[in-house]
Amino acid sequence: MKPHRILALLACMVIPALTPALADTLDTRLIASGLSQPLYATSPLAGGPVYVVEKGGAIKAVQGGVASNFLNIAVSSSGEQGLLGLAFDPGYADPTSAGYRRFFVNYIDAVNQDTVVASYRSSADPLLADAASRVEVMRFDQPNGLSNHKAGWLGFKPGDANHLYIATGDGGSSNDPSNNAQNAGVLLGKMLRIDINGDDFASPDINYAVPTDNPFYGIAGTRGEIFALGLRNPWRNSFDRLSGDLWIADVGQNAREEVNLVLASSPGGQNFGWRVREGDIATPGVGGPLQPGMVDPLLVYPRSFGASITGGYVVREAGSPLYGQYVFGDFVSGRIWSVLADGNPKTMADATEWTAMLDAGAGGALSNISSFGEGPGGELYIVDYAGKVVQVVPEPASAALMLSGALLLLAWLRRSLALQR
Ligand SMILES: [Ca+2]
Ligand SMILES: [Ca+2]
Repeated sequence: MKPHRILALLACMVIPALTPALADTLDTRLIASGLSQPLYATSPLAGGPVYVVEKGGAIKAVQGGVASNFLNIAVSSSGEQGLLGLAFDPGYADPTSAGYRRFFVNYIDAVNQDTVVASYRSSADPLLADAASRVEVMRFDQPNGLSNHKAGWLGFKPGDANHLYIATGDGGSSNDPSNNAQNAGVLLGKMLRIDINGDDFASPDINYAVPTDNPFYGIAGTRGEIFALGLRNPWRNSFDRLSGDLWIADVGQNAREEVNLVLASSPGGQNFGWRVREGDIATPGVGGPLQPGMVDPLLVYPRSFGASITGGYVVREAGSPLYGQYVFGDFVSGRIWSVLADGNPKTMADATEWTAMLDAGAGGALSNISSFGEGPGGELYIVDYAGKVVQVVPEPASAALMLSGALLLLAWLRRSLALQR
């Protein structure tokens, strides 16, 4: 083999080996600040607004750094109550779809503190929702006087426009006093799955169908809406937009925070263990050994890392240094990590921590991580409860570093070739 062929081969091996190390740097870009207790951010349309959910009942539309009122909903917002979830219909931009301009919200009713899932539509102006378009989809009871563990995340599995997934908490207090999460006869402490384009109910206030392929469908004494059970407060979940896998982050009580995985091929029915299990241990004071049919988490962490997990996303943004990583954080400690999303169980020793790098980003320091979010191209948003949303972007310096590295290598190759001639 001629020397320049060998050198070219060498370059092919060296440049990709250098690239990941140099590209492993992240920066942030400010999307919006001055928000009031933001809990979620999402953006369904390329070039369109970023929609931010505020706990007190507002959805802001952010375009060009300016936040305007998209919709206001009357909610109960004490404790962990409030406007908790938002999901845009997969047919949102399709005029031929039943879901055209439609989106779904999950909130705690201002009058009776029950959970409500409702749909609305945007007006022709994407910065303004049509408040009169409201349709109540479902409503379920929350325990009187308990203001925590309401979960509220909403989402659609990629490729399935009919089924809305709804995360519910155990209803509140310590040790799930009514044992809701293990009871398949109630909707609390579950991941639900409903058909939002069907309607099994004559009532104008209940507007969904129970999917016949749900795991408890047709089983007496159970609720057919249940997709998975044994959850305490699944605070932020996500579908991997490439694989369709469902990532569920369940907030622990006093000992363990956890991440659970439901593969895209699964028909559901998983029991994630609460209140018997807190993460990978018997719940102190109320729990016991893993029971048949219960699923251990994919990942747990103890109090030395944080005290309230905020689930994130498997990053699928083209070119992101985080591509293929599940990114998650902790509301209390403010720390942010990622683990490789290969479906295998992980420990925190497998995790990469990004907190310091993201805190130093152009978007400013982050405090309480209340949520992550995804943009139309899989862009990763971080929501800071203190009032802002940032987008994670590659460190600009890394591109320059990569380019200068490649130029240096090229110069070296040319010099080597010249010497060999
Ligand atoms: Ca109906
Ligand atoms: Ca669990």
